[in-house]
Amino acid sequence: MKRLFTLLVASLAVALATPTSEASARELHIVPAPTYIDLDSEGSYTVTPKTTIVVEDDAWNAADRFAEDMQSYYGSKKPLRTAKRGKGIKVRIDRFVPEEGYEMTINDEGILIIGGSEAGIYYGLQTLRQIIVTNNSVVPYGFIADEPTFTYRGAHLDVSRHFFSVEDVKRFIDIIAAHKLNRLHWHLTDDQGWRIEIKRYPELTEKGSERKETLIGHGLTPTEWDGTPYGGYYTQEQVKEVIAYAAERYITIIPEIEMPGHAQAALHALPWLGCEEQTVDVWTTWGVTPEVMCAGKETTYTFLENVLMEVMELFPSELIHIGGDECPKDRWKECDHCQAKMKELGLENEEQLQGYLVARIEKFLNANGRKMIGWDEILDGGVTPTATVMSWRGTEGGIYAAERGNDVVMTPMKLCYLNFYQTESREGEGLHIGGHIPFEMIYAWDPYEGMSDTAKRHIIGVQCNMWTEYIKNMETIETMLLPRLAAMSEVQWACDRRDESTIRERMTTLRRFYEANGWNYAPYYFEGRK
Ligand code: TNX
Repeated sequence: MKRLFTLLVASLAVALATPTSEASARELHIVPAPTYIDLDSEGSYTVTPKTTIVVEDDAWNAADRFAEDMQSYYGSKKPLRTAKRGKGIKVRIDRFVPEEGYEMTINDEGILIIGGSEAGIYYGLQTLRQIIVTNNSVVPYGFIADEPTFTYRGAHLDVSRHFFSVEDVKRFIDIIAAHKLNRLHWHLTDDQGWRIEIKRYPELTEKGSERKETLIGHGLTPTEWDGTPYGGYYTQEQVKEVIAYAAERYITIIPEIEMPGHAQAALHALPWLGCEEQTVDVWTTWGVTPEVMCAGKETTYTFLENVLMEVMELFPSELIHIGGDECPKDRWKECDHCQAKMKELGLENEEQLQGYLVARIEKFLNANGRKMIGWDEILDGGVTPTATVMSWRGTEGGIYAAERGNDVVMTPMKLCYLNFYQTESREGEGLHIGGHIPFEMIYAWDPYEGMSDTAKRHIIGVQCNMWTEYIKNMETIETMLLPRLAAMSEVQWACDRRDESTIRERMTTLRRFYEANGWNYAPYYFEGRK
């Protein structure tokens, strides 16, 4: 209902606006900031539902997406028409423009967007969408050039601790795409639920996708559970649908299958995955469990390869995430299989055994034309030179790996965990895991801090993470994401051109864009609370 209302208000605002509307500004407020904006002193082009999008090169998808976004903005009116010839908003591809970049010229001929690729056109159209929605459909004459800082601009979504429907994930994709992100790291498996159908092992979702109940209150001091079974999973058909939806928005989905830790849900479904084959429940508590996969038995490796095979058939992403984080070694220390394996391989300790498992899985992925990415614990057991490292425990691991020539995605917990509180007082925020990351802190972050030039070249990007132990629904995801995602997108897309002096004003405008889209956002930044 609220969404419908904002839509109505937005379309009313459009209906009332005239091309010369006083309310439209000559200054453009865009987030993330374009590289260059030069506006003429007068003249403007007004986009209406009758405006045609002229598609000169094969960029129909980008044009269709824009028409669709505009349809929801213009309400019940007919969407913008796409055509091969004519006047209006023209889109064209030119390889001289940077790959994901674009150049936009607005003059009395109309609007011309030249992208370095179809994705570049899409990003140009996203910029145009922000202008249309927040400036009464009036686009001032001038020129805009833009390109991203990082090639990997990610957001992570945990669907294990709480499950999010296909519709929710699509909405998440819509929001991150509008901020010009291009990677969704989909955290599909964990101790509290296995969420992706694997045909070879139906037990994973039949048994592993449901837990008996969920913890009430904070996980550090668990005393109470809700007594209500909780579950959910995606069929392979649904997974394909989400992958295609993301691809239409130039987002690659990187699937994560956690191993050898954070796997208690899998152990519940298939007890032979554990060292002792003891029965364990799908976990009902948050944190780090000692119940992990056995790294000594060959059956574990066969299982992992079979699962990854199906995952690779579904996901076209070159990078496949294998987790690798927070794997206690207590069970391995007492396991005959693990100890025998270590002896056979001449390994000195259990960390090295994890190193062996990770390297072996990497080889398997490489043999199938893919690349492995894992949390920075994969460094602990000795990492191969070809693995991509996701630095979360801080930036040190990432810097170390980048110095050695590994590709790195920076996602340090203290700056990138959007499941953390947004204000110091926590007032009105509800129950969350902890931490404190206000908008300003993200905005001020230099992901290259403390790095040599060699290391800098290996930082492929930056990612924010949405862990969902305490986040039960999409509305809360949105208020944790927005507006902090805007600060994150400036780091990811406009790292070199962030401007403290204009961000607050630009955010005040972006807030109207959020409202027009019916997206929930947190009020704190706008209230000056941090
Ligand atoms: C650490 S980040 C985890 C997750 C938790 C998160 C909570 C990482 C690789 N592991 O399992 O959900 O903290 O903020």
